[in-house]
Amino acid sequence: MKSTKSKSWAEPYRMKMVELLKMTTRQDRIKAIKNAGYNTFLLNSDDVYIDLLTDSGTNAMSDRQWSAFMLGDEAYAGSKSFYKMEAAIQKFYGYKYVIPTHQGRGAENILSKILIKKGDVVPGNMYFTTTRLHQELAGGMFTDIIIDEAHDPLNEFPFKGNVDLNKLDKIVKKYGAKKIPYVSIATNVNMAGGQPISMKNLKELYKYTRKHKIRIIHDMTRVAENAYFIQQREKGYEKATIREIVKEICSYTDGATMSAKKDALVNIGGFMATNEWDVYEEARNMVVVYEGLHTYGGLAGRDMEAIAVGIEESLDDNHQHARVGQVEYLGNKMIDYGIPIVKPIGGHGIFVDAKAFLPHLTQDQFPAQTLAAEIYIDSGVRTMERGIVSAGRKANGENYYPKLELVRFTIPRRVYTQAHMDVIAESAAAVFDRRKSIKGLQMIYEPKYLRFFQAKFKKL
Ligand code: PLI
Repeated sequence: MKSTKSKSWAEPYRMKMVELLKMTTRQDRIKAIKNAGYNTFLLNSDDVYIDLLTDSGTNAMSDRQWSAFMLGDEAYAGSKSFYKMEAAIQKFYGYKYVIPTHQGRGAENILSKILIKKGDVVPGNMYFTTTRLHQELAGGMFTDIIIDEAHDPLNEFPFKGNVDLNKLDKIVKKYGAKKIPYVSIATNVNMAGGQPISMKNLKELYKYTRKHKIRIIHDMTRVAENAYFIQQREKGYEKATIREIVKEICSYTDGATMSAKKDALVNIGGFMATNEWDVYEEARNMVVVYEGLHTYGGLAGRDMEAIAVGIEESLDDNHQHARVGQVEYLGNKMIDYGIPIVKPIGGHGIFVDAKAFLPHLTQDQFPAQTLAAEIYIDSGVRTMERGIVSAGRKANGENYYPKLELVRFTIPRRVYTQAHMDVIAESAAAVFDRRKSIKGLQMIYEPKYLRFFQAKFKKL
């Protein structure tokens, strides 16, 4: 249904069950974060009041999704729940062939192994942690082709997820199209702050890649949020529905990976999709090695039922209006307090610019990691580092030094209220007031892969 576009937004649902939260004291939290090595990923969730670590798998399912759970067909082979999920993906996204996986990275693993050869180059509109790692493990080299504006937290360009076609053209000229198995395009680019790609830019990219016979693979984890921004900001799409926009986005791509744990409003699940029979055949073969049979791919039948319903619910205009409206409400509160955040306000969370928040810390003193720990100590609000720790190391062992050093306040869908948003903004403001007294961190344990999940720190 098309949004009524009222000035205020409110949730198009009401609550019929609540989850009680534990309240903690500042002393409890100081102890908990120290024990967690100043890494919010290592906190026990029981010690967290408002959990903004991620919007992944933390959404509240609807009554329709919960009732679909009861219809789950748990047959090992040929589960009818798979065919429902497949039909939803074909109908709403338009891809021909579908491989279910336990979550997004399962799909990335299979797709990367199939398409990437050693020495290949994979251009993308900014990296995502797991996506780039799978590309690298398959022998590829990721290259960033997002527009420069995306690396500037203050630049208010409305489509900071856009690809710079000149950057892409240089890579094609340097390595040759045959070395580029696909261009990796994320909708609503996570690491840029939840920033959309425009339809115009995607169409131009489509035209360019057809000429050079290069595929576009779509990380469609937050495609509906991207579609909402196109509807709100792009000329010619004001009257289109999110459903229509999503279908059009997908039509300019050749295949996709998706973590259904975000847009699709479930707690677990993902898939790979492709329009190419050969790629599908190979993936159907490979999924049995890494995930499970091609009609469940590591998922229970009930999860596939919930995904089928969740995909449809995610495409409702009123749902997205309230979803992004809540994120904007929090962002505007933080702006009012003078807190430096990435602009424009993104789709799935507020990204605080830790370099600007703690300018006295060098990037090697982990400003974003430090800030996330301080916010937790202040109020029990759990956020996530998206800076130098998340960026990890290059193949040669050197640290990546990303321009963006951010703390992500990620908002789960349909979970928290406007009053929670007020408490979160007040806590960020309280830490902002005492920012000059905050000391940085030193890393004392570093895992080999995706270090941000398990690294440990101590206070300087
Ligand atoms: O967490 P997975 O394996 O279901 O999905 C991996 C993944 C792929 N692409 C993008 C854009 C993601 O955001 C993503 C996972 N994101 C997480 C866990 C997050 O907290 O943002």
